[in-house]
Amino acid sequence: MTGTLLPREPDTLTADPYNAQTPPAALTEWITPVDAFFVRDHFGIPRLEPSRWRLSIGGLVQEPYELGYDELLTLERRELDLVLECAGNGRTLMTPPTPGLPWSERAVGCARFAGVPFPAVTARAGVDPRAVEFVFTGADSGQAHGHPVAFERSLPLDAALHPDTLLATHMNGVPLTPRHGAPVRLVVPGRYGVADVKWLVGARAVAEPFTGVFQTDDYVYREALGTPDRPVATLRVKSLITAPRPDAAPALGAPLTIRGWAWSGGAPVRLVLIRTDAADWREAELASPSGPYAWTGWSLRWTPRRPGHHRLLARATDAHGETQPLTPQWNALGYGCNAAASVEVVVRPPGNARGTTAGQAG
Ligand SMILES: Nc1nc2c(c(=O)[nH]1)N[C@H]1C(S)=C(S)[C@@H](COP(=O)(O)O)O[C@H]1N2
Ligand SMILES: [Mo]
Repeated sequence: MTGTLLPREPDTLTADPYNAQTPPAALTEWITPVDAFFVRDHFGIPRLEPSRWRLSIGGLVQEPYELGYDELLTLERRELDLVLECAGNGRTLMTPPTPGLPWSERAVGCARFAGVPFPAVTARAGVDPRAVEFVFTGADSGQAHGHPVAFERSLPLDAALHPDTLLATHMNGVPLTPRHGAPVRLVVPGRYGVADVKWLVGARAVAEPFTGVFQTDDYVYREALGTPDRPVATLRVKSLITAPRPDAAPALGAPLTIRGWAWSGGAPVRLVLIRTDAADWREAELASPSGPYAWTGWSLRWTPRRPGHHRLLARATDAHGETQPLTPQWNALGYGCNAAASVEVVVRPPGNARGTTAGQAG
């Protein structure tokens, strides 16, 4: 969108640790600007000088070693656009309410990350065949569930060693900012953001699945009593409506474009259906995403034919046939909410230039 003045700051949820959502205006862009991109921090932001940064590769590897920033920059690089979404995104839509940060639906963005494939770094160390996971360690630490811990998350070997799992140094063409993990963070396509360890300083191969607090206490789907917790992993198919805005008052009979994004960590988005009135689902036009892990733009022309309240719904389906539920699927910790996107608008009748209220709605 040309001429749009983008906000420079995300909308703060908590100041310390810093947590903030992407502002609505920034979500109209294909690539979410760095300055407006949502931030999810569990602890304080560590300040790491690139010149003194070291990544230690250890655990079950043949030759543990340490790597510096300049050396990292000499290795093979890749660039990819990917959707980064917090697993807690949308939890305020769940009833009954769940613990956790009150994200609405804007703990998400799509950025262009550049960096070194993680397997390019492990090749030199040689992964022991007994290894089943890599544990990634951030430089931040604090109290969690009553214990002093560093921020640590693991990935199964196949995901860790995927060529698109990056040690990212750049976001949208500029070096990572402190908020987003400078100087080096992990990015893992198709998974919830908790996998993308910021301020990365360690990677160790382990023989047993990791049981750290951010692996087994938090970031798990806790559903019916008696069913085991399941770790959040793949991004569930989801959509976002970016236009019209919820406060919009479109005019009766005047065509407008409903638009937004859709994404899925499991497979490409194949279908987005839009509902403008009860039982009237129509297929949106899909744009080609800028890569396999980027979001898919969609749009639909709509001419309001009835004044008053409308609840617009968007429902995406991916190539595996996974589709958004119409209502949020509750789980105890409020993760993975992917209900159909919804926006309320009030269509104003002819001659009402300033919009209408519920009382006047036909
Ligand atoms: N070291 C570290 N990495 C972290 C976190 C953190 O608190 N510490 N938060 C994670 C979570 S839950 C999310 S959703 C993403 C958010 O990335 P962003 O702040 O760049 O948007 O970072 C992940 N990586
Ligand atoms: Mo998150």
